[in-house]
Amino acid sequence: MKLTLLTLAVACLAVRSAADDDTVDLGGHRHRCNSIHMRKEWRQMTPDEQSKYVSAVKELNNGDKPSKYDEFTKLHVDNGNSTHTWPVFLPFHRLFIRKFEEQLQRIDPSVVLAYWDWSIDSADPSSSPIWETYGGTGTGDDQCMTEGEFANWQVYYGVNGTEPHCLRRSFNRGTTLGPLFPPEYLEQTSRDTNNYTEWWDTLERSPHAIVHGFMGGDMLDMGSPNDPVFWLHHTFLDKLWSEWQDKNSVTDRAYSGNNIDGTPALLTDEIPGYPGTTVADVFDTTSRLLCYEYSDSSNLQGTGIATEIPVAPATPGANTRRSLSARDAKYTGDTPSLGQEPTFIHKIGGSNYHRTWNLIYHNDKKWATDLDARKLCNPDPIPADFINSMGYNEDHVRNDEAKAALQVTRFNVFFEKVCTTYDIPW
Ligand SMILES: *[C@@H]1O[C@H](CO)[C@@H](O)[C@H](O)[C@H]1NC(C)=O
Ligand SMILES: *[C@@H]1O[C@H](CO)[C@@H](O)[C@H](O)[C@H]1NC(C)=O
Ligand SMILES: *[C@@H]1O[C@H](CO)[C@@H](O)[C@H](O)[C@H]1NC(C)=O
Ligand SMILES: [Cu+2]
Repeated sequence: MKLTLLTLAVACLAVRSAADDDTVDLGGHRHRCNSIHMRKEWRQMTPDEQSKYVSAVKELNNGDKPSKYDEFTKLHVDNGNSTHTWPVFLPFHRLFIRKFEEQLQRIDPSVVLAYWDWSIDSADPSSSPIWETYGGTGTGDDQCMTEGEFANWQVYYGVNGTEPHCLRRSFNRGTTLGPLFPPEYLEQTSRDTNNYTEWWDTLERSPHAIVHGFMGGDMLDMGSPNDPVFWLHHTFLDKLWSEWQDKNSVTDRAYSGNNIDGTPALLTDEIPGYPGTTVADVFDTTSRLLCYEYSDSSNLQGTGIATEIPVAPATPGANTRRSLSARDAKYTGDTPSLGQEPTFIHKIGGSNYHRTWNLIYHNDKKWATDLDARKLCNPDPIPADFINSMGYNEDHVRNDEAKAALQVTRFNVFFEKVCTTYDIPW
């Protein structure tokens, strides 16, 4: 036990001194870290790791106000306008959560950020085990949190400046959260483009926005770091970006779009809120400022797996497995447009799509038996007022939702699944 603690402490000291050495070449260089931390999905952590993480977060918000924790919210509010709806959204949040992780590690060197892969829980997010620790929705008119480790949590800043208040939440279905985007949607979105502008924009306006928009309360505006779930959510988004970057040699260096001042987005841009640190400095999670990598969470997807769903053999009768991408590629012409989805949803009870699937996948039945526990649900629509307050393009968001609905429908029809938590909202 002593040896383990000592080893951890030495490893973390090594990481810190590497990060503090500003004379090392900037950016992009691999193998500069003495040790690489593994950021895990919440349910991949041991109970001990979870409780140490929570203790460190609470400690950061202890004592006189404003606390060190509160200063993170202030930095996020102060730089909110230039870092959201602009390409620096992903680099800014990567650095922002890393700075938070550094503060946690000052309190407890064994702590590493964790992520919530909410796509695992997307069919029924309120059933996620994270709420045992993080509490559910708020109560009463003021929406204050009264359950979980962060019950009665007090925060200091809000979107309008100094505004001491309780941590607030207001789930979109009252006491529960509606369905979020399924893993298949996240995968397809990543697969579909090598263009940074398209990728970041889609990720921000939909998968990012839906969690903020559904949780409500503090999560609804630039004061969102007040909610400890913010860190789990943004660590997951950072994981998605990191995986997209690792996809190929184009995405590995991809950065584009225009900044708030109209200049083209460049790797040499400074990150708002962090003078002297550039986008290039945070491009590689194993470069010296960062020194982390992500665990794989796809094995947590029920009995099915997100990344390789068994599909019908290419040649009838052949025992081959292909990835979902190979199967989806046949359907690229099917992308629904805005306004089409109600017709489409209601059609799934009929035989049209079934026939389509059977035509192409007439041998599918034996493959489907692997997936008894898997079902997908259409994401609830992201509230329009939230989309507008963030400055996202609502038509684009609705198209993202329709694209997800199409995938969900295909999946459920193909595997004869039904989403039981879901009422068609349209
Ligand atoms: C961000 O922009 C909004 C709308 O223009 C403005 O009201 C707000 O003061 C700005 N926030 C900061 C911190 O500059
Ligand atoms: C911030 O100020 C605006 C404008 O006065 C107001 O509409 C909004 O409700 C305030 N937000 C919060 C969280 O108090
Ligand atoms: C990337 O996508 C954006 C937005 O659609 C577009 O303006 C830009 O031309 C694309 N870049 C490339 C290299 O295709
Ligand atoms: Cu943010």
